[in-house]
Amino acid sequence: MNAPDAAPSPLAPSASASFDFDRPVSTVEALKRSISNRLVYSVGKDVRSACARDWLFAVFYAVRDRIMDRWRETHHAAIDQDAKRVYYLSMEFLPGRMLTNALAAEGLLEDIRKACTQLGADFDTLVDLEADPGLGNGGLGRLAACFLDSMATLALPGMGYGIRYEYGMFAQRIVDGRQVEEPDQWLLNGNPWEFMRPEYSYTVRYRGHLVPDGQRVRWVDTENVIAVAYDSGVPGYELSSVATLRLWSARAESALNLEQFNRGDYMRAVEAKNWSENVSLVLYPEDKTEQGRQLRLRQEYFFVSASLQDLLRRYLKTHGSFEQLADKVAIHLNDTHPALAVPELMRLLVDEHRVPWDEAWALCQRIFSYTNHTLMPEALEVWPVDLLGWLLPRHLQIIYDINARHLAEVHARFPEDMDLLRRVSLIEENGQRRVRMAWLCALASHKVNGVSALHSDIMVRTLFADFARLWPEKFCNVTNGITPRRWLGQANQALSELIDARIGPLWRRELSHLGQLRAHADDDAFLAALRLVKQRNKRRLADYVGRELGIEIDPESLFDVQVKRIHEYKRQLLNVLHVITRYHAIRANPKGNWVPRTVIFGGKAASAYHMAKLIIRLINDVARTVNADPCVSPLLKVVFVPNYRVTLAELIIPAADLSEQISLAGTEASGTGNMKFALNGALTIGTWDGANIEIAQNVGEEHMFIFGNRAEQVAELRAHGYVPRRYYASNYELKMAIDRIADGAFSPEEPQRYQDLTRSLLESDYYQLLADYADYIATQNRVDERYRLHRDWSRSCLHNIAGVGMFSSDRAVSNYAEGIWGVRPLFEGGRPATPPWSPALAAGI
Ligand code: 26V
Repeated sequence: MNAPDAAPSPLAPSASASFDFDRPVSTVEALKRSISNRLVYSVGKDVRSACARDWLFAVFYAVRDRIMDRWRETHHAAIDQDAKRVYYLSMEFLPGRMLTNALAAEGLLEDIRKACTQLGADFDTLVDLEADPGLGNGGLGRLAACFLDSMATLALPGMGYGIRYEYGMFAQRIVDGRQVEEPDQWLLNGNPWEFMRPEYSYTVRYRGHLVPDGQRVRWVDTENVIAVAYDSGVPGYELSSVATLRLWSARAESALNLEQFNRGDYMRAVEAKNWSENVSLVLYPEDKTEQGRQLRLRQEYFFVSASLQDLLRRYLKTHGSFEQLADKVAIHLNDTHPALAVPELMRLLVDEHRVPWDEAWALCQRIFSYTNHTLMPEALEVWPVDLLGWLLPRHLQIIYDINARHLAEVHARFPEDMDLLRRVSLIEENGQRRVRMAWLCALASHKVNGVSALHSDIMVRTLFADFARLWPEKFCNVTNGITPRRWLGQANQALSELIDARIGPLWRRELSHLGQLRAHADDDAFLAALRLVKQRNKRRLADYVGRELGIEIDPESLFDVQVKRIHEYKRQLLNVLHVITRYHAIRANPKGNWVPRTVIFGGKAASAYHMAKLIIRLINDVARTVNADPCVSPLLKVVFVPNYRVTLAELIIPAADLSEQISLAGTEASGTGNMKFALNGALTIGTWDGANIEIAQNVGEEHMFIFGNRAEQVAELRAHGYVPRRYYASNYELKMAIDRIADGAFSPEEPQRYQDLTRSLLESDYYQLLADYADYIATQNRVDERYRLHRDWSRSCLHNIAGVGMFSSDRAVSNYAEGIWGVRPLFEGGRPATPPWSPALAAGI
């Protein structure tokens, strides 16, 4: 009988009777054998009984087997070298599907396809069965996943820590034009990629009482939840190394409250168990500012406490004291969500390990670093002192102690400035007392970074102005990046092959190599090939839209795409105003020389975000009207693609001609979709905001369509009384567009439907859509003109691809590793020979 395929090597001999030992085994044969073995021994089926899910799991196990050796080597290298490690703490990870990604990393994509075919399974069907883990809201979670991919590829010793939500981001359906949310049951069929590690379980404590005990405090009578580790391997390109994503799942301390159970109160006994396990049940949508706050705070502490206990345990296995802690451990805070790591590390060191306070605090300030991802006031975390003191009394006490020392220090430096103390205090005192989590992170960290040049600049001039005056050396910029493996190699295989044929495959490790493509900017054959690739990707998307939505779209038309979370500051509504304007213009002149367009939207609205949901409904109402108009629809189509997520991004982005990045200047911290589109040869229509600016500087402004007010003008308008009605009254097309929305032209069955939207536009227009409308429309017309000139358009495509080399997450992660974390690769050759990254971060701004 065959043994389970535990340690597969492509050349491992099989115990099968029919095997010919003299013949070298091809990779395809070896894969077939491991898949068959895994089907029988791990899935418990055989070829005769296997359903598609069984095949998927068998393939998954065979693929997973092939990262295990490198995973162990990575782990052992870190221990043997006593390497400094970085722990990336993030409430959100959006890794996307794992299977093709792992296969590409292993270099087995083509062989597995053949192996599946020969076994009678269709690989593409299997790929489509895999769940897409939606453990995040958007950009921040996807960035964390790209960073893990880069850490693995660069062989940096590091680990991601997060929460294994049982329900991730909700699934979005559109019913009668409206968003309907459904639970995302991504674990329903099991997760073949993860390993449960019950031996790594930690008690996370809440509430209780404090008992002073000399220098420390004993925390007693707590309510406890158990955090259980689940590990997934993140394979780097060509298996440079394999990083670990460790996610925590909550378990009740005991299955049932036996006392209650014995009293016959069965329901209450079970309720307690549910309450504990609720902690990791569901991902919080990003607008939940008021409701359900308590559970969110429990979540934040839950994963932070488990992660810190885990990393201290690992450190203490090979170190006898805490002296070297800051030389061996870096902890990165992905936004303020893991801010409780600061008082928790202090508590663990001071209360549990009896480290003196000052030593513990000095360690913290060397260990922590923090990334700010938004300046929007409503998104900055503040926790009521009452809630924090009720749930985590010791942590509140520690925060007060940190604050007292901090304020004393500031007072000593600036004794005359009393208002400064109020401003930099960790406690906000207006009405309800609240803890400012961003202040806590900035105080405890040795580096604080923003995510694009503009954002970092605004950050130190506004939000952190006082802190930047106190410690200018702390603040720096690390512009975001994306992994070229997933966002070009995997999502756009046709373009990847075309690029490979010209400049070789090394761009996968060293994205700045794409710059070599500029040498082909006048090569007509190459430009034609680029067009052909785009055409294929557009057809692939058109097929999906036809199949799933029943809308026929023309792959020859210009694909104008805006996919991202629906939010007023991202200004999807400005895009809709353009669509309506164009609709009116075509109706007025149907015989005009129009460039046919398909305007594609996708994105989720937070379930309680009324305006965002109205915008989705308006897009669908406009789509219904426009698409049904026989005189317009050959020239203009509108599509809202439901349930936008990583998997759909991989389909949509490679098919885009035009990338809409139209946020109000100064509001989008970076954006990362903007980079993905440019990498796939879309031209950007965008404002001077976030990373758009740096993209323009690298690609060339002449290959993009930049419009609208800049951040200073936005601030100026806001300061001097912005009056949206002025724009409305003086622009006939704009007035028409808004009036038609307001009078129900797109919602005849309910003419008042968009009253809230139009009123908000005319009365406040906080995101200044009207101020940018005219320039946006004019710029959209320039887009048409350029698109008509096939060759010019293709040249600009090429310049976009060639110019985005610096937006690789490898460059971003190298910046962090060298300038912030102080970690080095475990293996030689884990990074490219000629570093493209800046040698050090800009020291202070
Ligand atoms: C934004 C808002 C807006 C107001 C309502 C409540 C709320 C809550 C959360 C957020 C965003 C949180 C942080 C975030 O996801 N920022 C995004 O991070 C990306 C990665 O750095 C960056 O590319 C995006 O520009 C930034 O919005």
